[in-house]
Amino acid sequence: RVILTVLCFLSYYFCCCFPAAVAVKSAQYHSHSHSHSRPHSYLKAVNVWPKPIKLQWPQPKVTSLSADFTIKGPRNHQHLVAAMDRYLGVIRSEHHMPLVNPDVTISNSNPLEVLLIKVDDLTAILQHGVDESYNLTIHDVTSKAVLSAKTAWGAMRGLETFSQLVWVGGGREQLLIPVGLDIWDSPMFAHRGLMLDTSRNYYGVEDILRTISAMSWNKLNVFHWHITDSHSFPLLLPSDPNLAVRGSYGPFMQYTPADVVRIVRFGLDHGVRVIPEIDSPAHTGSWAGAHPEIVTCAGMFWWPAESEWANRLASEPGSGQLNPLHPKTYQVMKKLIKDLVSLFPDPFYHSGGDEVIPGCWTTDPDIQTFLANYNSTHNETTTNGLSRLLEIFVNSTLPYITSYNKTSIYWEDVLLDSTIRVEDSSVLPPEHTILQTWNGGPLNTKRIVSSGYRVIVSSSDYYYLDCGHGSFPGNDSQYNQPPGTDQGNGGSWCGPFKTWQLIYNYDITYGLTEKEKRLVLGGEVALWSEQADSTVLDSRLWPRASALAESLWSGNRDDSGKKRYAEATDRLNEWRYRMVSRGVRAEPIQPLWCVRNPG
Ligand code: CP6
Repeated sequence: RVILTVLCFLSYYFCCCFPAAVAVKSAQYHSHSHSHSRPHSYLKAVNVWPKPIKLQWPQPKVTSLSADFTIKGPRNHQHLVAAMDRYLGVIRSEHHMPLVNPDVTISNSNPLEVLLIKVDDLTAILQHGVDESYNLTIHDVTSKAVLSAKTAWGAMRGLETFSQLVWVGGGREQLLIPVGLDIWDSPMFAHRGLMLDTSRNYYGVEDILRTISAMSWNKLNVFHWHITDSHSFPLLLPSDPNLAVRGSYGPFMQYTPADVVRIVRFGLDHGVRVIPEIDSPAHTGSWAGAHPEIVTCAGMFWWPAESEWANRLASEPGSGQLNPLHPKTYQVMKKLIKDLVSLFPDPFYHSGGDEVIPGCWTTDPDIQTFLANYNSTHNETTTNGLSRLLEIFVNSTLPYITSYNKTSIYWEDVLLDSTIRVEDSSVLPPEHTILQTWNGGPLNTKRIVSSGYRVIVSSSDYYYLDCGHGSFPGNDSQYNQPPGTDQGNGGSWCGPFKTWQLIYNYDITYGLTEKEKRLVLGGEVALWSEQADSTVLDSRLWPRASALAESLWSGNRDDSGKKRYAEATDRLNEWRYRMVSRGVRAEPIQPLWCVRNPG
């Protein structure tokens, strides 16, 4: 009993506060300032998340923000103007009070009057690889801060950094900001994303907008919108409204074209690209209301046999797959893609392509005939025929996408799924497509880039935010109930819970050559929504998506090459607190007690 009590106490202590204790020392040692002996709280005054690449602040001096502080910059870029006006509002109204009050001296310099923004090229459009670098200087000689950037999008990143440097102190009424500070900043990875599934459960437009705001605070720049799936088709398409009318959860759970325009525009105002995904050919059961003739196995309850219960691939309502042999499949796809590209301006388009289930296609008589013919003429296994079917689908739909000058992203399955793909079948898809990896960790990334494809990393072992909240309990026989007695969550087993530290520490280019590393565009955290909706959205996403944001922006290592997650704990705690004060209900990573007892 005594031993247990001691263990309990130790585990509570270490679980919550050990990383914080380490952080005090490592933060001092590895900070970019010249001194190694500054007090812990000094660093809190420059708590910017994600941490800038380079920050110099040799003296812990701060000044106040003038009562009529303003932001000046180009007024001929509508999205930059929106950002400048928004940040002025945030800076004036936020009144963020840090958990640990910074121990700094207020300099005698003038209050800061102006943030002046200079942009080299206002014509650069928001797209993959756009220059997001910026340089921020706040010097007390001029009472002017200067933010210079190559593009409007870089200026937005700098505005965010500036807003995080402001806090309320002194007489509790005064806004303070560091002076004598220089920041040079730019991202390590161009693609820093968050995927949200709005099919399994519906999210209101406001949820999506709030998520995009929080993404921009974290310098995440891609909202990957997994709009449709087997469970519901919530997107109202002008040329095929029946898909949503018959496939959504109801008239109030649809995204209208006007909603999409609003979301895309909101994204531009925040420097966040919106990439739509209409998953196909699998995960299309919800299309069957409008087009029953092109969807195989729709409406069939897709529970595997009891003996295969532990090995099931995807248990969900009649998963449904588009029939690659049906001509109408391509009429529907062609119209759909046309609508999508006119609604979403981003040059990337996500085509899905994940989790094709052989047994769903083989319920169709035409496909059975095709496979029988294929087998008799090719002297190969059925898998080759299935592989051929997937190729037919991709090769028939990809040209619609590329004809609009769009780059297509597919889930890695189109290359790597061993139940569908075989080694000796012709290479699929073309090398100009981008593959998004989700099964397992570094090994699949390696497979993809060594085949010459560009990759986006969403490893389910690290980046799946839905995992571990009562998902299917895997092989635990206690829970292996036959169909009809227990419907689980309608999703897949994917525990355990992914902590922010696990996400932060993952090296997405692990084991790659220099040449292969250049094919890694970045990563995305993913929230599948079998067990999520607006009631838990913020706490599932934040602050764990912040961990991804920093590791893709400036990395997860300090200047000496050591992992810096322990140092990051205190900063993330502060950052999470600021996100909460900005209106996002991010979950706590520590008890408040740790803030008062850092070591
Ligand atoms: N839905 C779709 C899903 C998943 C995928 N695609 C998924 C698979 C395994 C886990 C979690 C989610 N629910 N359309 C895989 C890309 Cl563990």
